Amino acid sequence: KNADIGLVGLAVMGQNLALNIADHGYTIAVYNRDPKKMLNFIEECKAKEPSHERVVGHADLASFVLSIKRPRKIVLLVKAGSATDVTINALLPFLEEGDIIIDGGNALWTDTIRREKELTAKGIDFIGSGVSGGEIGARFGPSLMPSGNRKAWASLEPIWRDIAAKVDPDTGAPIEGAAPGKPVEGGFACTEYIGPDGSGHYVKMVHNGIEYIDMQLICEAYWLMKNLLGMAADEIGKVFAEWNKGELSSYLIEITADILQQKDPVSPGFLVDKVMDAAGQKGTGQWTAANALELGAPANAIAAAVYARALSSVKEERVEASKILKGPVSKPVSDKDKAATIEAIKSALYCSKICAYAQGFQLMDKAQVAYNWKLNFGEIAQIWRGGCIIRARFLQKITDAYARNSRLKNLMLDPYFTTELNDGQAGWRHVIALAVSNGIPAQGFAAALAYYDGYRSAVLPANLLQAQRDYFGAHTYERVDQPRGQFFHLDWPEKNRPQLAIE
Ligand code: NBP
Repeated sequence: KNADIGLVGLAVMGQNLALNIADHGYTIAVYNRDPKKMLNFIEECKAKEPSHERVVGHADLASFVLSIKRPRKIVLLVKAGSATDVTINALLPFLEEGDIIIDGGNALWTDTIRREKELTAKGIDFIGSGVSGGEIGARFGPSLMPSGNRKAWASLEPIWRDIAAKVDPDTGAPIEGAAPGKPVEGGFACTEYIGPDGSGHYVKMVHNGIEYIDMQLICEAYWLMKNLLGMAADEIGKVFAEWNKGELSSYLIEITADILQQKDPVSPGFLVDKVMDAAGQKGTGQWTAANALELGAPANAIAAAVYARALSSVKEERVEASKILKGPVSKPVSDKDKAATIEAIKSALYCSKICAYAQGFQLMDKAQVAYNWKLNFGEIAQIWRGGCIIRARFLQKITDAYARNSRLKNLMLDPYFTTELNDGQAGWRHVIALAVSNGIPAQGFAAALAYYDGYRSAVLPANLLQAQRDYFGAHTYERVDQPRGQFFHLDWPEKNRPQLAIE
């Protein structure tokens, strides 16, 4: 019994997280359903990993579980969904009261709530922990979003803090330098206890929803530079590299600059031009959009990103439609307007990004009321500053905004973001107008602008909508000249009868 922790699931995430844990001086027992993968992993570790002696493979579950110090901490990194239930059920006969299961997969948060209830009834503590950052994050420092049993969290916390990404506590700048066997010491660890039951996986889900729109907005910026300005991939890549030095600086912008400048290893030209334009998705963006609909949160830009992937995926239909459905005659931007147009695209990207994050945080605000959580948005922004896919200089601005006002209703109302939106909106509107008049889809930019314009409108045409609802369904309406909460109905379309107040 000498392992500090155990891990089940040795695919890309499990292998890398196990090595990260071992690098921090912990002995880790590992198990995989298919033992060949475990044996291969252990062989590879021996060949090239400085911490390999602390990674101990087990081919059977009993010896795996028995090798872990009590209370046992067992991390699951298996395929989300039924595989997680199968794995938990396989472990249960060997576990003892007070042992802790930590699900690091991308579980649906309602599954996490169910699993916590079921396991608590059996005396097993459960933590659902969002893990973000892909394989590199898992290896050298992910952003970790744990929730569930508080006592269990206290037991897991030292390991989670050790393995999490580290950033400068004040600036949010990543502390680089982690290497196999040489983890980063010091700095702010990108993990905090999120709250009860499924809240950690919920926050991870919203993180992924934001990631969807963040990526979509970058794709639209690229597409407009290509189609409005006729720029080649590498030239656009250089623009992104330049943008990465300023307020847009982020992991996604950085990798975009690299991707666009990557030559195709197979034939002349750039790789991006050879990649099929049909996007895949694993479901977390769709979960976010569906939950926003369920809660009535106006996350239209996040939804637009999910729809954009869906539209891209019907490639064959689009090819057929492109021969039939006409667009406008395109009016490419002249060379003299090129620099100004690139600047306007940058504004569109930044303003849309502000709206996307505002939607994500607004959604989490609705969720904490609906599901009885108490989320700390300042801390959530802090732990997204490093390790995760959406890490960005921008996250420090969000951290600062919640430090100024922890009860901020909407990110757009923070003075920094208000100023950025006020300053950037002319370019943003210009770019959307150019996209529309040239027939170039820019649904992310447009959805974000519609959200911005809707949110800043003191009056909307929902007056007519309420009247329509009352007309056909007697759904009643409030009046602008009466206090909120009083409902009226008119007997449409007959003679103008006096209005009746209905409680
Ligand atoms: P996968 O999501 O591809 O899962 C592979 C692992 O699940 C293997 O260990 C496999 O065992 C095991 N597994 C499967 Br598949 N079906 C099983 C079953 N019925 N019973 C027991 N084990 C089963 O691996 P991954 O990409 O490393 O992701 C692991 C988790 O982390 C997932 O929940 C994922 O959503 C999440 N995540 C992934 C990323 C990422 O960037 N990839 C990022 C953040 C979170 P086998 O080897 O025997 O088939």
